[in-house]
Amino acid sequence: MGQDTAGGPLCRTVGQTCRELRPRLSGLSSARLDRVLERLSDPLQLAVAGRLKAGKSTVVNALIGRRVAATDVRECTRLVTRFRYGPVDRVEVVGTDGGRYAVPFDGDGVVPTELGLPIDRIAYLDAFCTSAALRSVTIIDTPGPGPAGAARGHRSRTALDRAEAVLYVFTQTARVDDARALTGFRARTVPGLASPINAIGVLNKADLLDAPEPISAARSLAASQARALRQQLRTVLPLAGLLAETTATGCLTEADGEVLRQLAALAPGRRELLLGSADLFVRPDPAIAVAVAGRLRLLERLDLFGIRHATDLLAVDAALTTGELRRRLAERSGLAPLRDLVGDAFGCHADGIKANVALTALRHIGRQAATARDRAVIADAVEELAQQPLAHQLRVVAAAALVSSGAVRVPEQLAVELDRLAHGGDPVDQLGAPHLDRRGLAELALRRARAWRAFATAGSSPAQGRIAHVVHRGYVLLWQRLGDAAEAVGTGDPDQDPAP
Ligand SMILES: Nc1nc2c(ncn2[C@@H]2O[C@H](COP(=O)(O)OP(=O)(O)OP(=O)(O)O)[C@@H](O)[C@H]2O)c(=O)[nH]1
Ligand SMILES: [Mg+2]
Repeated sequence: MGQDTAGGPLCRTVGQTCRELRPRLSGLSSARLDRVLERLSDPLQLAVAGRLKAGKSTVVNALIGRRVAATDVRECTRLVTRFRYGPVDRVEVVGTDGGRYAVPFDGDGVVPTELGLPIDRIAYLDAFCTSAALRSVTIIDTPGPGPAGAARGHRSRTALDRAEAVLYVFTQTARVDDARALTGFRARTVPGLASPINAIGVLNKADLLDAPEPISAARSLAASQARALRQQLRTVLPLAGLLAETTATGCLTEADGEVLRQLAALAPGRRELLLGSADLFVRPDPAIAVAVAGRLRLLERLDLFGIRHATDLLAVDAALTTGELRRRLAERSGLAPLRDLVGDAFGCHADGIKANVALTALRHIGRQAATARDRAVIADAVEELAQQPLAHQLRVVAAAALVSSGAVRVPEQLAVELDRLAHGGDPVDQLGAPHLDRRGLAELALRRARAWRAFATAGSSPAQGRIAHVVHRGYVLLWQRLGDAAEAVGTGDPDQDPAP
């Protein structure tokens, strides 16, 4: 069990409560608590979820930067696979009986087909990879809910239960069951939060949209999905996942570059004909001296959109290197903004997200406890935790998520300030005032508390008002934390005095 909790101050506060509680509980409740503690010390667990064949595993590979998740029809795509950082690449098969054993990745570095047990006796796979991307986040690839029904659905649900954040993969349109799946996920992880701090969406297969400029069309479609699902998702980003995977994992080789150059050198009319459909593209034709095997590989790696884009680039500049081509295709795929968002939304905010999820798990353990004593002890501890100033910080984090997702609008300057208050590491960062001494910081906290109180009362909407009250209280607590300096500055009750 992880006795020490890594992570930021919020995780440490919740961890401390768990450790104090543990010796006072019965065996079953304390074993459940151990799991909460263990998770607090692990990197954030991000589940990639969505419908069957939406491109979940493709997105997983693009984010990890290696083709480790299978994207074909092999059986392991029906299993939940947790990709975690580890010093040695290996896959651990976890049986439904709780047993574990290791198998190597297959020759291509992908999770193997041969797992040594029938699939219905495997609970999930733990895949350890040396990829740096996995140091700060564990990525859980989930199978889409499919016709095989109950067992698979159950496993997928277990994976989502374990997850602390979700990246939901859509294609084209979000359907009612997508929205329902997301609502269910949020209800299990952080039901008390009014804002989606732990969920983002990806509109994948952007390249397949039927529009003259599919990527631009995907951008506006993603924006409208983000508006429609703003209660469930921080935002939705468009992605050409296959292009992202191929370019991020080094799968576009010099040989592929050579085939693309040959295609770019064809007469424009002939090239256009070839790109008319996947069938036409790989059809043997004595007039086209580009090997079919090479074309097939390109189709698998880039699909028609990527091939068209690459050959257009080469037709303009035949001297483009394969490396430069890879870079331009990567840029087109939309992966960079997604990576930034995963790093930022789930990296910087991981402390708040993990602490919120752990607190939810703690409440759940309390409600499910077999003995009345356990239930009471846990309820008291949760209550006590909620009274702590740091617990209010969880609400500030949630308020910041509501504002940054655009669900509630506040003037730009206030939004920047709120983000700083939510995610700054200490009072100096939170107040953005490295030049001030402790007394100056206390003064500033008090001034900002009053300013937000004024904003709360002066004509803001009810949603803005709720945010402003949370922020006001956040500043008051910060002012109190600044201790003695606050005493010297405090010339009145900031709760009562809205004057700036
Ligand atoms: N053209 C195109 N194809 C894609 C894209 N993303 C994924 N694919 C293809 O879609 C197919 C399914 O992708 P996967 O990543 O296996 O999808 P999945 O959601 O993991 O599928 P299951 O796990 O079986 O539910 C594969 O052939 C991918 O190459 C994309 O952005 N564009
Ligand atoms: Mg998959």
